[in-house]
Amino acid sequence: MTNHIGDMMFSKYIFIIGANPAVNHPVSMVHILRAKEAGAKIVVVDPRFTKTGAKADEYYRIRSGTDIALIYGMLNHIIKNNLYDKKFLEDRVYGYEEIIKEAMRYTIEESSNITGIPVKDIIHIAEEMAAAKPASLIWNQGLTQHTVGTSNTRIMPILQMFLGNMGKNGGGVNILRGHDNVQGSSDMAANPDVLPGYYNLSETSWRHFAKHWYVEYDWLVSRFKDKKMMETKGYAHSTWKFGVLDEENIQNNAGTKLRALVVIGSGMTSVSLLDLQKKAMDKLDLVVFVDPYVNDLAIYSERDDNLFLLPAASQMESSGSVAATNRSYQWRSKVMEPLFECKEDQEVLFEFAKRFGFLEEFQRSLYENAKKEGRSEFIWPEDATTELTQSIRSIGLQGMSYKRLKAHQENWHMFDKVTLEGKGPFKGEYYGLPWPCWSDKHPGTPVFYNDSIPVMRGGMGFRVNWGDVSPDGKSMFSPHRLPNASVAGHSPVSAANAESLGIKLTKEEQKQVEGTTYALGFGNNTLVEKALEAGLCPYGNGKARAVVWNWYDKIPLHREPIHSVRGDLVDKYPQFPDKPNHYRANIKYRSRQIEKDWVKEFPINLLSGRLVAHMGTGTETRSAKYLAEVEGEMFVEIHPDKAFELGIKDGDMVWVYGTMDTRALIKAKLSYRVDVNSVWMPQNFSGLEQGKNLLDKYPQGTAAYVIGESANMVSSYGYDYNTACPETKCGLCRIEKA
Ligand SMILES: Nc1nc2c(c(=O)[nH]1)N[C@H]1C(S)=C(S)[C@@H](COP(=O)(O)OP(=O)(O)OC[C@H]3O[C@@H](n4cnc5c(=O)[nH]c(N)nc54)[C@H](O)[C@@H]3O)O[C@H]1N2
Ligand SMILES: Nc1nc2c(c(=O)[nH]1)N[C@H]1C(S)=C(S)[C@@H](COP(=O)(O)OP(=O)(O)OC[C@H]3O[C@@H](n4cnc5c(=O)[nH]c(N)nc54)[C@H](O)[C@@H]3O)O[C@H]1N2
Ligand SMILES: [Mo]
Repeated sequence: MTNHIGDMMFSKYIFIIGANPAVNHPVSMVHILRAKEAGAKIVVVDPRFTKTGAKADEYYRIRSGTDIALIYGMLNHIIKNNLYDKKFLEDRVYGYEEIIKEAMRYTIEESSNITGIPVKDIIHIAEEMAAAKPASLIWNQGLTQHTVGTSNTRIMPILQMFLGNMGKNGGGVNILRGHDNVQGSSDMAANPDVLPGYYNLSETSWRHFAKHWYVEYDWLVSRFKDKKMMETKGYAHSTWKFGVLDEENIQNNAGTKLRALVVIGSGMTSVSLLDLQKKAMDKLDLVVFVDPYVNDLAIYSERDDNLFLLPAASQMESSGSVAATNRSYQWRSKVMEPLFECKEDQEVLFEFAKRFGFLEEFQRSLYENAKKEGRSEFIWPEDATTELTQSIRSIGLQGMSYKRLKAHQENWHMFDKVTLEGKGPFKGEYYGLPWPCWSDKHPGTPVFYNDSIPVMRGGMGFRVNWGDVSPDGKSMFSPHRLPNASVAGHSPVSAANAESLGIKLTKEEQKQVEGTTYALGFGNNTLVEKALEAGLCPYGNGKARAVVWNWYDKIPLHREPIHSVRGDLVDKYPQFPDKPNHYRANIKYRSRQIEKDWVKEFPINLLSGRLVAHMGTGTETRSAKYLAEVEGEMFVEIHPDKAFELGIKDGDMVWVYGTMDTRALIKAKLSYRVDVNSVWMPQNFSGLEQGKNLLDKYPQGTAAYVIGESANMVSSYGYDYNTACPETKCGLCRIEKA
């Protein structure tokens, strides 16, 4: 999220595309509605008429998986009518000319043909959004769960840059994140392709963390098969099953078949191709679930040995720092001690480390951080917080500390809800120190890329992350000088370039920082503090890049979903080529798309999303009596005309057939929320497997109050080309009365 939720109050126009905050982010929705009361126009683009759509000023139905084509259509009109911010592009964006070229290929008629949104509506949205100063853009999973998910997340900031809406209050691209700490878990490297703080997997990064963890780099190497595997992306949440089921994938995992699975904090039935996941689980030597509830996937297992359910403490029984959707960190206090024999997650990991024989190394940094405060025993999670804030300098967490975070949490009333600014002792700070927070004097950064305020007030340009010069020889630096800065655009700060950037270091300071960069410091923050004194943002002041020269799609391109309802468009807008070794699995794209005429056999577009009463797989909420009562049954929304055509009445049980030879038994709910060619189902149920009731699989006394088929038993094959996020926001199915 570039801005924050309170900041919506400054928006004149809020464009919500692929998110349903009325259901999934009710607190954010309050801010959006307040902005509406203050005069902002709310516009929703969604394949389904959602509760958010119902609250909006304007709602437009889009065919799922076609958002890129919509934006190019809008840009076509915006560019032709000169409604864009030329100066912003010239100064701050590399490669925007390529976007203009691509947009010229999308006449509004073509955009309308692909998306299903009428021509006059595309023109209307484009004109009104371009006229609103500023406009905010919100998205969430409606954009990411596609093969082109990453391209979706690139075209939206590109649109905002054409409109000059980046780096401004009330503007930006605002992604409403999922679980309460999903931002924190990605900052902490829940992803298999990075180290904490998005450091890459290179030797330099590993050496950086070896220092902060107080272990030898060679010892870290010895934990892997070899150095090459240490620097190779791991399996993703979505791809591990192929490392069990598919001989041909095993070569990507150093020739080793996966043998064990430890699940800690995922419901797992949330991943597409549930049937394959079940089969993979049952082929492993060992399966362990660490969860306060009986994990949903465990119920699907047919194994009778070596499956363990370890009781985890819940969030009420643990404490620590969590990151909110806007990059603010918050301290969370323990409400009660863990009940019965359950353990906090870190205790479970410590027990594992003990048995694996590396507990001492695992905990060493905790003891070292305790020592710095004159203690001989570490305190959890305070000393772990010190480890992560001191090591994660790439995105600027080093200005945070458990003391600062606790002080903010204990003084909520001292912060403004719209601007996040503190009062009294917190004057000048922003609530939760949204990163980057570069030093213990830095206030945090509430709005990204605002280069009109000094860096010590949260100002910054775009990050210089891909070199100083593009492959075609253009400077990647911004011509803008931040207020009080010693220079205009510049590279990331390092000991080597400090002097040339006007950063003054004494001889002693030079010795302290020798060989380091802003991201690789250890033991002191001198280089960064001196850069701040010179008015410079440590990670450089550069241009955004609209052209990602090292990616397959250098600019975002519309590609028809693998399983598209518009079979007539799949050759004009074909999928990516198949991708070998994608998070260690060989993933199909185009070959799957043309394997057969999918839409003939499976004529209906399959959408999925969420219910307000349930969370994720629903493991927790379906075990809560009153929530189970509010939403007690899995259902599939079908348009009445389609239902009539299929001979289905409201409340009938139907079979939904997926494209992977699976089916699900679900109650039909007739609804005009979906269009005639689409059905929608919530992702919040599990416990019924292709018609088979699994209630007797729960250990005695642990069953959820309500169970139902999982949407992922029938969701289609398909993965984002960069992240391997499953394509669960479109796909095909066939429906028959049961
Ligand atoms: N009550 C509740 N709240 C939750 C959750 C929950 O399970 N229950 N889950 C949390 C989590 S983990 C997350 S990630 C968030 C998710 O929050 P959202 O992303 O808001 O959730 P969804 O309902 O999955 O999808 C949003 C919308 O995207 C639309 N959509 C589908 N395909 C497309 C498309 O191709 N284009 C466009 N423009 N729209 C499309 C869907 O119709 C849906 O209305 O919610 C969080 N909040
Ligand atoms: N078809 C379809 N599939 C989807 C989506 C969709 O829109 N459509 N959305 C996707 C998205 S965005 C997401 S985020 C996923 C959500 O999928 P998951 O993250 O898999 O869903 P949750 O049910 O939230 O899973 C959390 C699990 O952690 C457990 N848990 C809770 N607290 C703790 C704790 O403190 N410690 C431990 N160890 N465990 C704990 C819970 O009991 C639960 O079993 O679903 C994805 N799948
Ligand atoms: Mo999510």
